[in-house]
Amino acid sequence: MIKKRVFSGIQPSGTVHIGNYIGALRNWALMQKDHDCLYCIVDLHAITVPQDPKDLRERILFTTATTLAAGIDPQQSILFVQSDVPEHAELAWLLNCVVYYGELTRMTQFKDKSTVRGEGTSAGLFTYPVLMAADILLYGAQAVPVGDDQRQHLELTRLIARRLEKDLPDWVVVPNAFIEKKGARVMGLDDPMAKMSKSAPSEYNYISLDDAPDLIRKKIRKAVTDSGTTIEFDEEKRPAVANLLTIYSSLTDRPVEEIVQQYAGKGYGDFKKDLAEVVVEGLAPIQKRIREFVSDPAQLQRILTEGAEKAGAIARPRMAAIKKGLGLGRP
Ligand code: AQP
Repeated sequence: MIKKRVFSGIQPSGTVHIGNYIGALRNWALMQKDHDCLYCIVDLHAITVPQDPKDLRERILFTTATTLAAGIDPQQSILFVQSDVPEHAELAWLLNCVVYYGELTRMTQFKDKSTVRGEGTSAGLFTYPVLMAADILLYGAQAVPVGDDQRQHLELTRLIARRLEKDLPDWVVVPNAFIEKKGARVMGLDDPMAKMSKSAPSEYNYISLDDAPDLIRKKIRKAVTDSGTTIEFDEEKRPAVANLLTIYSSLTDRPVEEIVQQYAGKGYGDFKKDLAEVVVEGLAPIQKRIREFVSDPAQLQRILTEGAEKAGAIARPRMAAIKKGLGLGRP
């Protein structure tokens, strides 16, 4: 049986938080058994906003360690760094010539992020979704496990794929987003109206996978709640409590309704105290594995070198084929 191909990426641009874990990494790990998976540390995406070079290099290794600790098995999946396979950037240029300017102006993530830097926003941030389309189409991936924030970018990838399909029917695979219903948009602990984000102004917005237990407890204690006092799941009227319930449910694999029942008649104090322990205990094995991987940088380098070789072996012939298909190069 031919396994479906999966591609997804994570930026080494900051901390990896429980939103990344619940919304994406956990599904990456679950999909490994039945799929042919490529998972990528997308450093070319990270430089769409300014990065300190030394810091970025360290983050690449730390994000690799975190990804492995979250359950990615390099024997089953290909784990690699994006810039190690130059075909990503090369294909992105070709796709830049396929996508329309107007289509990119409609990307809400660009609109949100460019408000911070205004005129000083990089052109790379504008074409970020095109690089993402290149990542996916380069490998002919059929499924892309992502959080809900990437839904629009995935739609654009599909649109680019369909546009190319007319001339290159044998090359193009139109990918599908794989977005879980629960946990696809974990919200900020200090602002339940916006997604949990590593670039949030306050560290009380997120819980990092490597936060110490006491810091996790403090962050959950300080998490905003709603004006009510009961533990109920209502995303519209009680978004903050709904978000905390989603985290609880995702990390324990228990249905939300069961957790709501457990806290009937109890207040936020009891609920938050237990949630903090759920997060601390849920992250403990991952934190232990992060420490183990970080302590062996040679092993991380080996995994990434092998990953780049395997990914390159798929990327190179596909790149040659699309160039030929588009009439590029010497006849
Ligand atoms: N809050 C979230 N809930 C669920 N999934 C999320 N993802 C990100 N935030 C949430 C998913 O995590 C994967 C990797 O994301 P990324 O490395 O591309 O980072 P990001 O989306 O840029 O993450 P941040 O934290 O939101 O960073 P900034 O602040 O730079 O924008 C993706 O599949 C993503 O959907």
